[in-house]
Amino acid sequence: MLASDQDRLNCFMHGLKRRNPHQPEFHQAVYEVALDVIPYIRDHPIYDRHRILERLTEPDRIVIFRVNWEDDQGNFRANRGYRVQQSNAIGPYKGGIRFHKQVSLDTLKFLAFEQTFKNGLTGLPMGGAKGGSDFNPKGKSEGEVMRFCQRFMAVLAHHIGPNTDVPAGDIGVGSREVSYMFGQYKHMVNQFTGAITGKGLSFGGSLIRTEATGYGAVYLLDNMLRHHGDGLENKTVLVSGSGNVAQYTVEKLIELGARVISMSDSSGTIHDPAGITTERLAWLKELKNVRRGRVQAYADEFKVAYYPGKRPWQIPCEIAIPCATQNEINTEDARTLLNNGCLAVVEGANMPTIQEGVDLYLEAGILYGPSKAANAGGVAISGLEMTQNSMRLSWSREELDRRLQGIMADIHRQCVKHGQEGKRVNYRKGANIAGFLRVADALVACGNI
Ligand code: NDP
Ligand code: 2IT
Repeated sequence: MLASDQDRLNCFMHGLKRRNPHQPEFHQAVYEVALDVIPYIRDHPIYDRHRILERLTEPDRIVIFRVNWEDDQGNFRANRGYRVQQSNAIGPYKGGIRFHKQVSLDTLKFLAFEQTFKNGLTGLPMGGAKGGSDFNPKGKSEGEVMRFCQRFMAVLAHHIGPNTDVPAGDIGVGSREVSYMFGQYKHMVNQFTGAITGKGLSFGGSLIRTEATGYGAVYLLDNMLRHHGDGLENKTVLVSGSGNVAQYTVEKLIELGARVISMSDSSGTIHDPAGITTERLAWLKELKNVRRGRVQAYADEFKVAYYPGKRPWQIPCEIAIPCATQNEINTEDARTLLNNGCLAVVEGANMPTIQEGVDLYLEAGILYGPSKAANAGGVAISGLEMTQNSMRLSWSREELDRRLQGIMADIHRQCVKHGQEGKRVNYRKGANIAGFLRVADALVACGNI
């Protein structure tokens, strides 16, 4: 990086931190984009004149609200709800809702910022947003979850709509929660519209949406490996997490002939050295999605190793696919992966590697698929759910899978186009610049509003 670019980056980050104190995740997400975009802007001053980076790091608006609900014992409870509407430069605000006890404004601002670039990469008309609550769904009864979702949507409904802002799921929000929220929304506005995606198939949901994030991440990985003359067959893969993204990442990996040897949750990691089979994955899905159990039960059932309190990264592998949460790979984990000969890290989760870890991947020259490219398949099929809702038609599974593969291949092409550095492809740079351009050109065209 030129000294003048470094000065500009330092100055920009100084201002951003002053305006957004105590929000380290937001700082991290912005820094990772600014690193690539600031040198680009130097050579394309129109984006500087229009102050695009400054405008994109200031959300259009943030709604923060109280959610009152009643638990099974009749106690009145209160949580905090949020919706960060980051940018509608290229389409209605679009992004998931997260329910997790650690949800904060910082987390949701980082996610909404990332979402804006990711949605741009899909090529579909979707702006960026994220929402959620510090409500902890763990251990809550069915009735408590339903009442919370209804009260959350009772407030959020005033701020969303099919042409305004279209939420979906994320951590702690799956088809059950999306359906309760959709029911509440429909009840309030007396209209059946596609104002939320990830719905059940019988009421406006799209085929492949459940699978899309995990399948999409594997499609991107497959594109990356093929582009470098390699393939997935017989590769040893670590996956973290055991929720929606992890389950369908593992499913597609098995189908394409890779050997997946780990999964995890916030309590620990299972290590199945022979490789998770289709039958064992079906068992785990039932454990997680129906019984809502812990991953340790897999180790007990199939007599494999369980590492309590540990993440998978110390296990030797050729490919790592983090699918749990942000910053789940620290510097030491990244070093361990590289020392063990890992040749690719592809991010199913949002921003799962800390900044220094990403630097290490790039220095080592391994294939690194950043989250905004790798996990864009989920929101891409959400975008196609919106399309189907508008047409009042449903596409087949084959049609949607074909489109998903096409979108992930196109994201790969955009990364190569903007990230080629000599013989290597810097996918972080490619994704950042391609995503930035999609949104920036729209902002320039629409003027200073
Ligand atoms: P789920 O709630 O279905 O699963 C989350 C998984 O991650 C669980 O195994 C959970 O374990 C684990 N996890 C969550 N928080 C932590 C934590 N703080 N430390 C360790 N483990 C944790 O969520 P998803 O699978 O939908 O989301 C996973 C990641 O993928 C997130 O980063 C999300 O933003 C991202 N993503 C999701 C998309 C989607 O379509 N769902 C689309 C694109 C990205 P436990 O059960 O113990 O909490
Ligand atoms: O992080 C993400 O891309 C998501 N949670 C999915 C968002 C969506 O609108 O489908």
